[in-house]
Amino acid sequence: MTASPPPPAARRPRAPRRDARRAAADPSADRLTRILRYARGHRRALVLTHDFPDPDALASAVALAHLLERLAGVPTVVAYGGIVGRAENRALIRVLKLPVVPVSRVDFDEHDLVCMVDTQPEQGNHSLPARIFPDVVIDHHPERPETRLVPVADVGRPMGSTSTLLAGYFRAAGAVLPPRIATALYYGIKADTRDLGRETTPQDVATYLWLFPMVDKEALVQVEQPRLPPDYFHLFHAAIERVRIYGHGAVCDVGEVYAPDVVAEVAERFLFLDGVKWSLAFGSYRDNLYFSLRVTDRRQNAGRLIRDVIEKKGGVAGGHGSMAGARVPMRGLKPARRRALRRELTRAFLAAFGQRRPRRPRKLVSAGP
Ligand SMILES: [Mn+2]
Repeated sequence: MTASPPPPAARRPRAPRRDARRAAADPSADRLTRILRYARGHRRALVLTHDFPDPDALASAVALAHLLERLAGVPTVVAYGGIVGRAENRALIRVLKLPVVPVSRVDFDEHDLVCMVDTQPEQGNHSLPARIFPDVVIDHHPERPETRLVPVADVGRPMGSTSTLLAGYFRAAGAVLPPRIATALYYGIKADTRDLGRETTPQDVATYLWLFPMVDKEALVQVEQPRLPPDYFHLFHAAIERVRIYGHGAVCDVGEVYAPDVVAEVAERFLFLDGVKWSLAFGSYRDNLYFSLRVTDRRQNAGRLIRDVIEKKGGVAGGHGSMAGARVPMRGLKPARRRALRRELTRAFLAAFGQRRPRRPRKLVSAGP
């Protein structure tokens, strides 16, 4: 089934030669064939997302499970580590009835086919036990060396989202795309590319337009405008009081958070502040400290920057041009050491942004600690 995309805003004539060349260069059909050929004959598959999954990870995982079940005949379970905290992401699962379970409910030994989406074995932000190596990895982030050992991988193609890759499989195979999966993939692209405004490729845009007619618009509204728990407002209240402005940088120690993914939401929010060019937020959840970094100029390479700072402190980090995240374990550290770690890391980030001797920061509001 192929729905035609809405007419483009600018009425430019089509360029059939270029389209044909692009179609010929699109490896989606070949990648899907290899995945299905490998999968056939397996008993039970597991598709794992990264921990604290975002819409792109959830949508990709559910889409891959659908393809494995329908086209390879392999019953498939989708699982994620951590929790789903962000209200939009919880709504995505609830409204579209996405069949996903926490990884704590999974017995890995029951699965003879293990797939990973929106992350890679070496990334360190997932809950795959070290003794298990995945059979299939699909991810739009830059390829990590270990991923070359994965039997079937679709990694490193320059896309703004993993959902773009998965939608490409449906399109290439002419497979029926159920509205709830189309809606999830559409939202996956939208969320990962910030409405096509960040690290977006022509394939992301084309896929977004291809999916649009199939999207359940009512469900989408419920996902994008979810009800928010009081905790959300408490947290933002604290964040607004606690954020400190250092020149063009915003740094917010949010304290204890009710879900790690709200740290990213805080970092993104303060990037909207006039004059801010980079925004760092961090908060603790259980025995870990979670970091999120956003920059307006992707040439600064948030991913490399956060790795440089965090890996020295024994943490794991990932990300790319304009956005990155990290986790530093704090298990066994005394409260004083935890406070010192927060200060040291703040200083390390300021130094990485060229502020070796930071001046006194500004507060955003006068109240607060
Ligand atoms: Mn992604």
